[in-house]
Amino acid sequence: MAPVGKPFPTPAELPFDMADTLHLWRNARIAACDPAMTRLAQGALLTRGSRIEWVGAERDLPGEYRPDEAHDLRGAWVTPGLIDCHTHLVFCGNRAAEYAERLRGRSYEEIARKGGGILSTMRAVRAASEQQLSDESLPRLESLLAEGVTTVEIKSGYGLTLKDEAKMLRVARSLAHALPVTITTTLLAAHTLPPEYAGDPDAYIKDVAELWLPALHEEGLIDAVDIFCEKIGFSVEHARRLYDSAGRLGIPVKMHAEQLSNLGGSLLAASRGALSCDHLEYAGAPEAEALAAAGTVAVLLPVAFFCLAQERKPPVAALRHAGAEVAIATDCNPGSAPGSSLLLAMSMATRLFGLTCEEALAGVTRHAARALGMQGERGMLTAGKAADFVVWSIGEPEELGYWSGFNPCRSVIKAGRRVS
Ligand code: DI6
Ligand code: FE
Repeated sequence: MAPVGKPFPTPAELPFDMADTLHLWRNARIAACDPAMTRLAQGALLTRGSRIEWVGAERDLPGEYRPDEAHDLRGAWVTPGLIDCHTHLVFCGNRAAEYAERLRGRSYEEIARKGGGILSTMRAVRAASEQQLSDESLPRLESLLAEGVTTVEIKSGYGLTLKDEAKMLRVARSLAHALPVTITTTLLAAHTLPPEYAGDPDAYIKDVAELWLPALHEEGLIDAVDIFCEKIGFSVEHARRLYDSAGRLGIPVKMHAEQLSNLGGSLLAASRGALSCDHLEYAGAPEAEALAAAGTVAVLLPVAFFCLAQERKPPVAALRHAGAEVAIATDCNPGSAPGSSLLLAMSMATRLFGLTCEEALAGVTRHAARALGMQGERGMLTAGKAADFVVWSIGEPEELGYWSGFNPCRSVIKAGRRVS
């Protein structure tokens, strides 16, 4: 892994000859994570600079290729670099004291209504400098990278002023210069109502939709927009207004929907072609059908389900029946999901939600890429995709989603370069 603080060169910054170098990664077992979930027992990958040039059975490697370097993977399993498509990992402080209160029986919603919860992290983030925010967030990102995560989505939502949301987003973007990872950023100013707008959520959403969104978009700080559609968050009507503005600017939309109750958010999100709807414990068959029909990815967040000791599970059977694409993410945040392990989220998704190990693997590769609008670029080992992949010390891919609290990642290749 590149040392912290030393910029990791993006493909465009590499010297030309290096960018064009052909590397052969041979003697591999490959889980391609394409729609057929292809597995190759005697596989090879050829990378040209930061892209995959060719993947297949080693004996079929076309003779015209003359690799500059060959790497023997000694029969190890290789998957695409994992993608954590829903995190709030840029924040300061922690909420262990609130967790203790919850252990004594207070609910997450009760704590939020009394000015704790997201607002308590907001106070810590507002008080922090960009450097502090970055220093506190880096170890969480490093922990993901150590597990083979090569792409991470990071949401704002603890600044809740234009200036502090911009600060969070800049820090999120800058982390991609400190570590070998692709970062996408999502504006989640519509996370909770900040004190400056107490009693007037309409005015807040108006400012976020009509002033903040265009300004942050103009600065190139956001790749998508999200909203917490919930009784302790914002209404479906607020989401509609935010989405209208995003639509005018051509910014993709996402939603935290149906986590604690069913307000009908996911039906709106699906009708607007949202990239993803996330949480979904209170969704049912109509929502599953709508998501599948719209191609909106259902992102399941089992760590939040676990840490909130929720009882109601997302409608996995209905999502399967409808043919919806299901992704898994950490939801890394200091309140409902204080953790930074995508492998643990996978094993919770299998044990707690009943996903198969194969579904969990698709959920952190191909489907997660789609939840970020990156399906053309990432999430599968096929020609033309980014050369991001992981070499595992496992006997079969089902071990991903099986171990809980053990990391079998052996080596990570990011943009064609071995980074760990
Ligand atoms: N749902 C979540 O799981 C996070 N945000 C949200 O809208 C929790 C954020 C927090 O409690 O800090
Ligand atoms: Fe979240």
